[in-house]
Amino acid sequence: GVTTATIDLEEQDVDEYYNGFANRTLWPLFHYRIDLAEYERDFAGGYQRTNERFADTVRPLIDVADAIWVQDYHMIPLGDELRKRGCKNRIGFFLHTPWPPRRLLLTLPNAAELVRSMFAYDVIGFHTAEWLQAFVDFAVLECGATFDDGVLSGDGREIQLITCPIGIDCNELLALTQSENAKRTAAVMRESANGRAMIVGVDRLDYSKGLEERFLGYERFLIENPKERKEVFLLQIAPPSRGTVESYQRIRGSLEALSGRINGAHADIDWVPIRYVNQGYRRDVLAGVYRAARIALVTPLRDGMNLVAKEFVAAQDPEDPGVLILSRFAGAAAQLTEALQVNPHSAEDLSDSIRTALAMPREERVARWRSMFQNVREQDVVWWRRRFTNALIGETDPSADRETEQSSAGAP
Ligand code: GDG
Repeated sequence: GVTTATIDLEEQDVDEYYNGFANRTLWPLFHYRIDLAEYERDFAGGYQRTNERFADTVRPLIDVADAIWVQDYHMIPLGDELRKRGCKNRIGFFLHTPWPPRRLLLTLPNAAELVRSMFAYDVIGFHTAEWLQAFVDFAVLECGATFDDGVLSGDGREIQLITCPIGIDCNELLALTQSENAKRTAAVMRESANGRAMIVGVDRLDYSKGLEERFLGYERFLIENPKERKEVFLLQIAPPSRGTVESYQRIRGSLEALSGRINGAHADIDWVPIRYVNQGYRRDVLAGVYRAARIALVTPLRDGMNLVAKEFVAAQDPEDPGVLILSRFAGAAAQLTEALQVNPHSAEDLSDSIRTALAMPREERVARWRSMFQNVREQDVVWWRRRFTNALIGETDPSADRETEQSSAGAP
């Protein structure tokens, strides 16, 4: 029942807007990487121009009774552009990335203007209280807003700020885990593991995901644990993304070098420590991989939420679940408190946590998993959607929702 309207971007838009301001300016900045952020007036101009085009395009499609929900950092000024075109509807905005601390955001030219444009929204949602608070800090100290009881007041408008952690489509993942393809994949993985414990990582190839630090932490484990080291291997699945952006080409090169060096230094004739795979897999195959793993390493340096952590939890065998090692800097850490939480910058911390996970008794694994699974199942993507739209348009009848929506809502 969904109709989509799409528009083509000009090549200049792709360069300045998508690869430019969205992925070379805002993405690194919002992940605290001002060392990688590029501040170019052309990028900012392209971002504004493209959002104006989005507004021109969508404006005629909006009915008076519609509520509008804008997603993510690519479209921050869209609400304001719609207001300029006379749109009086309720408009919400959800940010899928972290919101950076005020002093980092101040490095962006015209940051206050960008933030003020967000005062056009009625509701703004963040994954965690930490990102929300960072937004409030900037809006209050740099844009003259005030904040009281969840409501931000600025430029004559009131904006409700909410934490709204995204979940996965848990029912879909449970079904995928039971599929023939997933079972076959899990069997193949167990067979090829040859009695060894598989540690798995699944991430878009992105510098925010902490892959270099993960490999170094794993190498530290290999060095510090000569007895256990040949009992494990790491499968890192990392499909390339944003490959035309230079910082992504660099991280790809450096991971190839690092995995090659580690394998060269530690492999034996019957064992390779890292299987590093640069391609994407079907979701049912991924579910089988999660199921066959003893440990998941989800160790981003900074992540708005991180859905892989939740997918791993949902795919586990309740009787014999694997252990989730989770970065304390992922939004998911606020909900998955029973994961082994680590500092991904510390190779020692990563190494220790792998050892702890390998030695963890089954009862403890089951107890931790149960608590995490309860959260993943209850606060799923439908819960997330409802939480946001309740704030935007008021209460709806949740049982009616369940029936009509089932579990088909995909994460963006
Ligand atoms: C942004 C925020 C936030 C990965 N490899 C394959 C594959 N994937 C899927 C995973 C997961 C998704 O991609 C990645 O989601 P994450 O949440 O982990 O990360 P981002 O892409 O950076 O997403 C993040 C999210 O938005 C939602 O708000 O959680 O913090 O950065 O679903 O399974 N899927 C397939 N093959 C692969 O090889 N089919």
